[in-house]
Amino acid sequence: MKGFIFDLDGVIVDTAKYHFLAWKKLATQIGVGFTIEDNERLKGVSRARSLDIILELGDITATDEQKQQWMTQKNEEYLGYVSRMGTEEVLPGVLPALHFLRENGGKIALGSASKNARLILEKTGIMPLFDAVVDGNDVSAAKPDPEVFVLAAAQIGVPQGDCTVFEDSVAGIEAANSAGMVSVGIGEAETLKDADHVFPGFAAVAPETLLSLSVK
Ligand code: B16
Ligand code: MG
Repeated sequence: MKGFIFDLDGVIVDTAKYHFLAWKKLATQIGVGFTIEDNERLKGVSRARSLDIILELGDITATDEQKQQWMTQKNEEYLGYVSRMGTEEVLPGVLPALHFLRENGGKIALGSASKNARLILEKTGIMPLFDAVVDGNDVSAAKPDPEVFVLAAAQIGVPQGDCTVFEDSVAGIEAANSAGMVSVGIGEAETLKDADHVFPGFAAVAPETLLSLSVK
């Protein structure tokens, strides 16, 4: 049996734009210049690390209590965007890929750093397509640590070497490689150069191809 582990943000949905708008609002409030280019560094990393990157950009130090308050504020803003999400936000080619892999005996798991992952799966209506969901609430170590994917493989009962991971972040590809899984980058080959395979998106690859990808 084969396992297929999907990252969420940047693979199934493009929530990076909503993370950006919410972080931008907070950054402006605390006097930090924060651009769409800076936002690239936040992809795939935890909420706490994202805030630290923004504070570093502004050379700001803060107490843990203050940081907690800013993270809560940012998340409330972000959830405002998430509340308006629907099935139409699932990226092109993802639904056919999920259906095809399931129909061909694959076990499907989510492996995301986001603590809002379950809500996003519900809002987009795709929760029933997953056999297991592992997210930012379940792990103690963030990507590039392989914990999230190791847990996902265990939950679907598939040996790590028989799992394929779809990821858009450099840290996520590193995590998949350390777990001994087939790593598939979704994005630019130049950025995701350590991935075993790279596709610009699911619309660019036949679902049949996904079943037979192997480690380089
Ligand atoms: P939250 P992924 C990640 O999701 C995002 O790429 C990253 O930008 C975000 O900071 C992180 O989730 C935490 O998200 O604030 O919702 O807990 O790409 O691992 O699915
Ligand atoms: Mg991602």
